[in-house]
Amino acid sequence: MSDVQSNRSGDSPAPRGRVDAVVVGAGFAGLYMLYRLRRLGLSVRVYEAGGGVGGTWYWNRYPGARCDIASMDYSYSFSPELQQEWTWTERYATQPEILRYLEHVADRFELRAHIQLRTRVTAAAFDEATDRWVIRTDDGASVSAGFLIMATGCLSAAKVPDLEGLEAFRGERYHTSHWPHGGVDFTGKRVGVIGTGSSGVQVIPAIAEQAARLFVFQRTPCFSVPARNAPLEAAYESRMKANYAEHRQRARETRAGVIMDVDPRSALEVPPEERERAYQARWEQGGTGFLATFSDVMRSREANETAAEFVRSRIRATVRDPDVAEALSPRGYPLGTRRLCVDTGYYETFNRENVTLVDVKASPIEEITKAGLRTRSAEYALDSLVLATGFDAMTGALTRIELRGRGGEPLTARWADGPRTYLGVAIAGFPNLFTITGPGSPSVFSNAIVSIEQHVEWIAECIAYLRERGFACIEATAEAEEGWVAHANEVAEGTLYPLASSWYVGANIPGKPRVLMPYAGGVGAYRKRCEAVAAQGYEGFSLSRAG
Ligand code: N01
Repeated sequence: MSDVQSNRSGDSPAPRGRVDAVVVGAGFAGLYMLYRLRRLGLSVRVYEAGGGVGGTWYWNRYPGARCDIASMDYSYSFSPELQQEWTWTERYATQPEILRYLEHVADRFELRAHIQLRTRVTAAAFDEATDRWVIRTDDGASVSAGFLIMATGCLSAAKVPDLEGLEAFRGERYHTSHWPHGGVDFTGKRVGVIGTGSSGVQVIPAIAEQAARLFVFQRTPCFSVPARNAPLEAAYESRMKANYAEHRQRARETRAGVIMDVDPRSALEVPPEERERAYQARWEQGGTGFLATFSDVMRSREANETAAEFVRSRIRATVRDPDVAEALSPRGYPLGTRRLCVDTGYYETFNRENVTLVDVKASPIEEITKAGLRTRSAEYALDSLVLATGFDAMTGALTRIELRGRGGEPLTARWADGPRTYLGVAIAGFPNLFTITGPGSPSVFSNAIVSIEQHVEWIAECIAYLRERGFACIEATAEAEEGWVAHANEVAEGTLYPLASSWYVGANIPGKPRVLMPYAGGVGAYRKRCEAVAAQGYEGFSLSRAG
């Protein structure tokens, strides 16, 4: 039996099959998982909803989309050949370049034959009689797999806001995370953008350059620092490539999976003029390294306020209209507790004649009309509406699939009060299921590629261990899960993150339990913990042989 189809074949359902492992998703995580499992000799089928590989970088094609982690860090480290061969063109890679890289990876490692595109996994249930998962897809087919690995991404389930009249809008409507492949021409159009997070901050300057009029509907102002993107310097590339292995190793041991030059002093212990100079220097450097200006920016509310005020002073210095500058200035939450944005010309965009900032906190959106958008105080005629409204982060991609563990228990029921995992990689009651960068792991608090590689390698080694010793089943114990959740919550309480209503805590989704979902203990310490668990024969898991 062929365990593989590179595409869906017309309307005929895929044959019922049996594989060693199913991987859901063909982004950075799914591709590498596939590679590792094939190296172990497993039969693997990857299901991917998109029409190509790439995950996040396949879907988020909006103009201006680029990564805010340096290209030479935001890439795989598992293959020394790959990292030597590939050349990035810019400090921060654009979405098309990252997508080209992932397509190259799929070809170079001959992964495509195991990937079934345009196929969404709709449900999966653990069969206790066989210790296997039965996975169902939207083409009506089902497959049985020994292991089920969710490489579904942390930011892949789009959030479409529940706005009155949205469906009635007669113009064109887009969500940044599902951008049309052929691109969109906004020339001469009146465009509205709702949302000013990382996606909004990138798409707004790009649309402003094309559209006749742009209305930015902002509810919560963001903190954004300049990217200072530039072509990649050949000397920097050679230096990095000469020491790549060492550089990657150091990155793995850091808090966030990127090497940052953290000033060990408190922001409060240096004189104000020196502090200002330090923030200015980081501002000039660009990027998220701004958070590392002083060691306590993300730990002390008072220290954080000095960094926050510096950013507000930059907004005032950039935006000519003082009322607009004030409306763009974030207040009421610490800098960095909602994801810090990184931009190219964001604040400058509000000096353009064709751009209007609309404060929808002061005057909320009441309705999307056939012809545009109506707030409590005004009506805006629009040809196009862009939703940069984010994601049901961390859990959405998992809970939108009907996952059932032992006894048919739905994951949605187990997670009714918030996600509970052991190490962010396993769930009690859901044997032989792994979540790559799941809730409870450093995931979105880190360079995603570092965390993905760590999880993939840990999972592959775990599966090899089970197979070598004849175990058919591995399951996190309820006690281990309880202990990890308590530890993760305790670490969270020592940070500033709970002070903000962010997607990190699920606050952007009505009714979602408020829990800090990523693990805030840092990737270096987390990795050690995972390694220790494995070294103790998978402490906190119960392992069993076939019935
Ligand atoms: O989503 P977001 P995103 N009415 O949730 C607003 C990664 N990423 O797609 O906060 C009015 O951050 C919402 O307002 P509020 C990165 O990790 C990375 O921008 O709910 N407004 C907010 O302003 C990032 O953090 C990169 O008050 C509404 C915005 O929509 C994550 O993805 C690029 C609304 C949503 O912001 C998510 O970013 C892009 C409503 N009904 C994304 N509903 C890079 O690497 C929502 N909003 C650079």
